[in-house]
Amino acid sequence: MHPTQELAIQLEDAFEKLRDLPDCLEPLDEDLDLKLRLAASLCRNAFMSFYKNDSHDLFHIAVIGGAGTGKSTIVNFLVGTEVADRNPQAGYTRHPIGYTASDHRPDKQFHNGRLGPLTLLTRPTAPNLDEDVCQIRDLSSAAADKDFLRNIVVWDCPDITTDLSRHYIQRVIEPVSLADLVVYAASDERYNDLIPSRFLALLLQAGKPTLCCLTKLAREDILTITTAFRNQVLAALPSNHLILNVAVLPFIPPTALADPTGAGNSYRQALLDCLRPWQQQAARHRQEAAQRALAFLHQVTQELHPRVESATSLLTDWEGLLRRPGENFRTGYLRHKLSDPVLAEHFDNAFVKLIALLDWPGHASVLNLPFKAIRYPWAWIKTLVVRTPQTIPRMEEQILRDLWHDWRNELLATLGQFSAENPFWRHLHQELNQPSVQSKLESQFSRCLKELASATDAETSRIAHAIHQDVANHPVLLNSLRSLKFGAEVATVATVLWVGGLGAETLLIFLLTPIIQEITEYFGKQYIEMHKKTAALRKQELVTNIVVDSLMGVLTSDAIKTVADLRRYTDSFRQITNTLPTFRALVEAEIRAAHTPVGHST
Ligand SMILES: Nc1nc2c(ncn2[C@@H]2O[C@H](COP(=O)(O)OP(=O)(O)OP(=O)(O)O)[C@@H](O)[C@H]2O)c(=O)[nH]1
Ligand SMILES: [Mg+2]
Repeated sequence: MHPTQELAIQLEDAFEKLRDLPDCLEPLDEDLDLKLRLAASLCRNAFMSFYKNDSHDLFHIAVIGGAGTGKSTIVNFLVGTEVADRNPQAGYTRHPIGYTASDHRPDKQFHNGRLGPLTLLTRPTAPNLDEDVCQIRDLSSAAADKDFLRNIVVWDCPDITTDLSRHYIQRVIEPVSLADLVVYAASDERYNDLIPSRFLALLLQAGKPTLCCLTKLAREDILTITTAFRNQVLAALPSNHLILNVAVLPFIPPTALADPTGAGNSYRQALLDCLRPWQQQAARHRQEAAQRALAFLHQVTQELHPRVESATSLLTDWEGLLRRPGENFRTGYLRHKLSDPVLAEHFDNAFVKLIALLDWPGHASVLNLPFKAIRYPWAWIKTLVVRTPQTIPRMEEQILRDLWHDWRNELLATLGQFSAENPFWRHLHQELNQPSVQSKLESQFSRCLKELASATDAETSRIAHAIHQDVANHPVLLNSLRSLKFGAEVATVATVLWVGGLGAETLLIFLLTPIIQEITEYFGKQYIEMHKKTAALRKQELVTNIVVDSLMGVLTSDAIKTVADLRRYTDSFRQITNTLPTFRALVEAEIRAAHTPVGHST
């Protein structure tokens, strides 16, 4: 596939997606919806001739207008024979029908994605078939003006009159996007109808060269109505310089209506005369229209920008909203973690091992015995006096589960408060309250717990183990500490005996020696507490990485439909802003490179 075509398809897809608004956003107004439809359709239809290098590429004329304005009649006068069904029932033609007499099969042009949503019918079918279809009729064996139709397809389109025509507006938008020239029909009675006039304004904004055609005018009204149409309708339109001319079809007698090249030939020639300037420069018009269509795509993107920005900021707000309870989860966890009995047990064991290290090992351990004996009475009294506080053991899992539920409840409460502000918060609140979503989050939470358990068990015991291992691995430090403690104990005993001799004062030994032990244990405890805090912080990090981030990940991911919808919307827009400049540059390069035959004539 040609790279430009790939980009065109991406853009088309992104514009379509921007129409498909998520429920959590304010609906598009009709005007913007039409612009998006047109933008997507232009991407499908308007640029292909610049990258397909198809020498049999045909020019397209789309005849549009209000119901019963005479579109099918104009088509008959253009092609030179009565092939399009004229019908007094307004709104009769319900899908586009293209007429041509090209030597090359025009339906082949539709194999590559043109007129995208419309199915090409393979057999002639009545024009009032009210479905998303289109037809191409080959007039090469009919009594049509084959010279005119050699490289032109004339499209008879459904009407654009009322809100009722909304459901088939796409059947007008497709041929119009494809068209190199739009013929806009307006009848004597209703030449300034609001909806068709608005549609005309939109086409001009999109850069389509247009020929207006006033129909069924009584001879005496021609001047008045033409002037009124120019002043009341055309003058108010933006880009009205793209209106090539205003053709007039006076009220045609029935005999002439049925015979466009015979009795009706004078009407036909007048109409063709208005077309001729465009026809002579059709290729140049096509190039200029493509450039204007590119500008239109850019303009639509600009118009969407504020909406998309507010959608993006809703997503950012949502992440911010999650962060605060997430932070409470982390600090709450740290608080619980420091009094966690499992962690305490790890470090209590480490403490016992650390203190034991300060005794002499091996044969020298006999040196410890007298001091152990001296300390025994104090140690015994201590077990009676100092009671270890009974912590109520709470399972780690329960702590985390409670914290998670607090987090979730706070979120729901906040979303509930915001619900009135914006449909996004309301949808999010409703979705997070759904049992299926809650169970999705619960099972994600359980998965996190398992992962956390295996990741942290090893981590805590590693840190606790490392405490006494570190000291044991530094023999100089260890022996210095042992000597210091032992020296202090010996010095205490010696001093008491030397100063007081054997007597009642000797009992002081049983008081002072345990004090040295208490001081040693005090410093040992501080050392352990330091590491305990490190372990708790490390675990907090793991909780953050494994539980908090993962739950935040789920809550901000596409698993939550409201978030996914909004993100798809902003992503589609980003796709356009990323792709459009390159696409524009490529198409403009193709336009510059395109061969423009001077005075190209059909
Ligand atoms: N006598 C006469 N009848 C006309 C003229 N122009 C259109 N009509 C009639 O007006 C009716 C509507 O004309 P169409 O050409 O079918 O109009 P349309 O815009 O294609 O209508 P829809 O497809 O229904 O939207 C038909 O009955 C035509 O015969 C005209 O100049 N003279
Ligand atoms: Mg019709």
